[in-house]
Amino acid sequence: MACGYICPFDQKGSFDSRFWNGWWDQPQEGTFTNVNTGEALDGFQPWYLGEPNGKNMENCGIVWVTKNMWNDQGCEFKMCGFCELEKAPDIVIRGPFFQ
Ligand SMILES: [Ca+2]
Ligand SMILES: [Ca+2]
Repeated sequence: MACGYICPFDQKGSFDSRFWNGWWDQPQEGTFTNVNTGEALDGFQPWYLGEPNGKNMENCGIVWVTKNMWNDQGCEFKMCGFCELEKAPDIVIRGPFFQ
């Protein structure tokens, strides 16, 4: 598992509406590959109209939840990501619960 950032929920249980989607074109501009496996992206690619448009300035793909589409964005931004686990971990939830 490689998840370096835990989504910060606010007191209403909301979170940022953008997630890293696990694809990038940093190794070769214009060719999106899986950041873990190097597998090339082919088939279904729900890019938002005009995206990806960042050329060398935007090399990481995100899911733009409010638009239900993808965008390329600068990799330096901190945001939530999806985690793929080989085995379900034992989870202990601590802290306050907001309603
Ligand atoms: Ca790029
Ligand atoms: Ca973009």
